[in-house]
Amino acid sequence: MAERSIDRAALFLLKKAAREGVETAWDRFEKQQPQCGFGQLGICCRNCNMGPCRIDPFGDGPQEGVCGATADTIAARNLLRMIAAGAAAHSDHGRDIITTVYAAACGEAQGYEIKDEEKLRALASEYGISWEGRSKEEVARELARAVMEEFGMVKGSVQFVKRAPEKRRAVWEKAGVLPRGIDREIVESMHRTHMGVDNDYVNLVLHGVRTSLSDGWGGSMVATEFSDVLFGTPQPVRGKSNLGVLKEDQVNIVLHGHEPTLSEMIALAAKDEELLALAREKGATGINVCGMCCTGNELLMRHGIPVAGNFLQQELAVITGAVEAMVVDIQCIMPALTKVAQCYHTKIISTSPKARFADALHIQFEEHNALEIAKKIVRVAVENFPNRKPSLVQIPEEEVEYVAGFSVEAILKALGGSLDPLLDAIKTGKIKGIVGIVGCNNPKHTHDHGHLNLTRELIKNDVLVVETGCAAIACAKAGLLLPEAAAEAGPGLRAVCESLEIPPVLHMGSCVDISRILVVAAAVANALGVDISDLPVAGAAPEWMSEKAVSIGTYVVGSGIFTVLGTVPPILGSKNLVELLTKGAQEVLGAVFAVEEDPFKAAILILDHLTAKRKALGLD
Ligand code: SF4
Ligand code: MSK
Repeated sequence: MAERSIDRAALFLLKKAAREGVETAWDRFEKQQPQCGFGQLGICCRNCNMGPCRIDPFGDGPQEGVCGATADTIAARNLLRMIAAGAAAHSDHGRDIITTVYAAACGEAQGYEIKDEEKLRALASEYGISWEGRSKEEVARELARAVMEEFGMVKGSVQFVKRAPEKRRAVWEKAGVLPRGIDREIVESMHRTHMGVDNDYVNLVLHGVRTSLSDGWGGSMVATEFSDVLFGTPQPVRGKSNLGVLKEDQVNIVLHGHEPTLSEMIALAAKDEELLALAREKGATGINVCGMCCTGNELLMRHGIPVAGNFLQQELAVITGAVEAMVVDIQCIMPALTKVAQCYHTKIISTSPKARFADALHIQFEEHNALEIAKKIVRVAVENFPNRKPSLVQIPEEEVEYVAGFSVEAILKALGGSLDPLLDAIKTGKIKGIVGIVGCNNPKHTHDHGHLNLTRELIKNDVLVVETGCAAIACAKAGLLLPEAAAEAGPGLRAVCESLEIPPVLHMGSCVDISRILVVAAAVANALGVDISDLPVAGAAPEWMSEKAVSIGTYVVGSGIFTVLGTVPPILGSKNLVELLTKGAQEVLGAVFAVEEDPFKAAILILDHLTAKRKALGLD
């Protein structure tokens, strides 16, 4: 059991699950062993009905599919499809946010308003939209329409690529990967990977870079920026993390998924006096709303709402026996949840027309009466409180404080309004570099082991770490998101953190908020007059599992940032593809991928990279 997680709350509940005969992702992972070798190597193809085909990795059997596709073509096509799916997930999230902004500006989205007018102004001016003599709603409508058009193919390239340094844009233009419309790149990925279209692995990968850039500098950035417009730009806020945030005497509602549109309304509805009175009537002392995965990140960044855990803890939350409702929208929601919930009293409530689950209660979310729907969902949870089986309730003690909310604006504020203190710290070597650690959990690795050990090794070596997604939640649970954690940092980073009163690990938000990291990298590069690829920065995804992570890794490398993956991507069946991604990309993009499963060795790779970049900039 110990090798499944390093989180004591997780281990406590895994034992409970075993006692109660409840299967989790770890059990199902074991049952899947050995996993398909062709799949792991990326050399099986079922893109047409002459197949499925597979390439013999040992060279004795077939080296081509029925159509003649080689291992290079098949592995590159599969990779491109992963990127396209990840980019589609993020970008469709962005589309939903911009649709809500438009509806709110038209007065057709109950409970929503333009919360951050300053950001709306900044974005309007970026898009060349005049504010003169117009209401914020009029401006928001025009801006939202302009952004909606970027999902198609109206313009030359997506607007936010202009935020990248000129040198980076020149790299993209030369490589032919400047992202055009967001949807266009995704559709073209599907076209190219259809049987008998693009068979050149280099050409396929280049389009993968272009598609991923339409995510990082397009769909994801739209999701981030316009979530800020609608719900407010995050500022540092304190909260609590891990499964100990569930309350034995309260109605517990866990919000899981990705979009903040519904969760913001549920957080509001849980404060409704009538529903609080109903909760008391049912024997509870209150209504406790917690987050999970990236919905959790969105809520904690803006409101300090407790976060119950990261990806591999979703089933464990139900296994506490103390969750009245788990409300889900889109992405990273295990289909197994409804089966686990049947062992307890928990209601799994699906809300998105795009994501239905067998045996879940479906209460569809509509933005025009969002608050009413949110209240309906909270009522279902409250009414479920008496159905709890007290003998099955066991909530772990672990509950750790965090400070989150480090948007770009919040970082600038902490720095006193200018990047100079950060640049000085980098130049003097107090901070050796900045590393973004992001991504999921994966039962292939001990839960949270990669995130925590890589983070600790880096801060110990004076590297400022910025995080999002499940990586950030892992560090929240370990207390690394507190200013006091500076005690674990090297002397230079520690001094900087103490003088600015910031943690050595900055929580920058949900998965789409990796776009905030791109904005910081671009701002630092612009301030130094160099390309992002010249900076002492790196990226890492120690426990990634999702296709979104593949898109993220690709746009991070595409943006010129060396990136270390902690789980092996399914490409090893094509030596040429591996060579291209780990070596050849350097010449074209100024950055490459590395794969290292051991977080301590990954730290060494990253530190060596930072040292080399510092040297090249004359900073050593
Ligand atoms: Fe086989 Fe080619 Fe069809 Fe893929 S596209 S299934 S390799 S015949
Ligand atoms: S939620 S994509 S498991 S980070 Fe964004 Fe976590 Fe990965 Fe989902």
